[in-house]
Amino acid sequence: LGLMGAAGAAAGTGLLTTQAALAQDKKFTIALVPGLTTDAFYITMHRGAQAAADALGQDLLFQGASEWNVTLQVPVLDAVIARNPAAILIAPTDKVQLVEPLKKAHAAGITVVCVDTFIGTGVFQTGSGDADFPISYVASDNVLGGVMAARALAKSIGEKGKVYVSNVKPGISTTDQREEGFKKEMANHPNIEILETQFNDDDANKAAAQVQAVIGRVPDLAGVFGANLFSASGTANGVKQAGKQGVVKIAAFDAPQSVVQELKDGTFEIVIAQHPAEIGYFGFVSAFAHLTGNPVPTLIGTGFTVMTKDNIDDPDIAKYLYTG
Ligand code: T6T
Repeated sequence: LGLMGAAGAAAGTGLLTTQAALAQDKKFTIALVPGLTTDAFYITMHRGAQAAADALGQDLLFQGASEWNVTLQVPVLDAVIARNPAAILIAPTDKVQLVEPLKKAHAAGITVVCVDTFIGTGVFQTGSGDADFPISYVASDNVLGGVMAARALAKSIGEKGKVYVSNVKPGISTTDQREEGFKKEMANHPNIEILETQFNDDDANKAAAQVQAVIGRVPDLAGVFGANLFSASGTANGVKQAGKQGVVKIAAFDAPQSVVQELKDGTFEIVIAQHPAEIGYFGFVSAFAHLTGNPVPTLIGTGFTVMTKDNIDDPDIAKYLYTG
């Protein structure tokens, strides 16, 4: 009876219990390939993935390129595939150009999870298209993030004036979606004019030079949306060098430690912090769940924390600053 009871209980609780027990005996290597290694966003994501690896008793391999660049990321991915991990978590640096390189991983039987950025449409496991093989996409809602930035910037410039988006380069799912959300929301603010987007190749120095050039051409520039860490921090530096700090308002995406000062001195109106540790943690857990036979959601959305000069000293807000 006792034995039957145990069997019945196992059957009753289903697949999850049974396979979780089996999984304890398995050791997997799961790789994380970031967009680039020297970015506080991915360093924090790495920390989250490591926390999950430690909790599950699994191995994490972290390997990436030092710059945001497809031609640097693909050889790193090839080298990771050659090490034959059970799964790869990857932030693809281009939604089209990483499809073929990732197909190789899929063909080799390696589970693929997209973290932060996606390939194709980001809608996976539908049985359609040739880029829907990743089992899950774990990320912020980047369109919503762009909408939030637009609302904050519109308010801070008094609902009128000229603004532009400082962005990385076209073809990156996250930053494309942020710009899309920003422009969609700005359509509801008729007295705000959106100037041409400035693309900086993830180079803060370029973003700084660009804002100075725009201020030169458009002296009444009212605001900028810095669509990622380097776009925002570069724009902040450029605005300071132009002596327009607090005059040209900035809505910043991403939260390295430096944003504390930039919020306090009025360079940034608002900072939209992502939760990269959560992305790493749940990316890792998703891959592990899949490898141990458990179903995984095809989309896992992580949240935002909005930072302002009024809340940044609150430890419950400051804990979302990235660890560099
Ligand atoms: O904004 C993040 C990330 O979400 C984006 O895909 C690329 O840029 C960052 O890594 C920040 O630099």
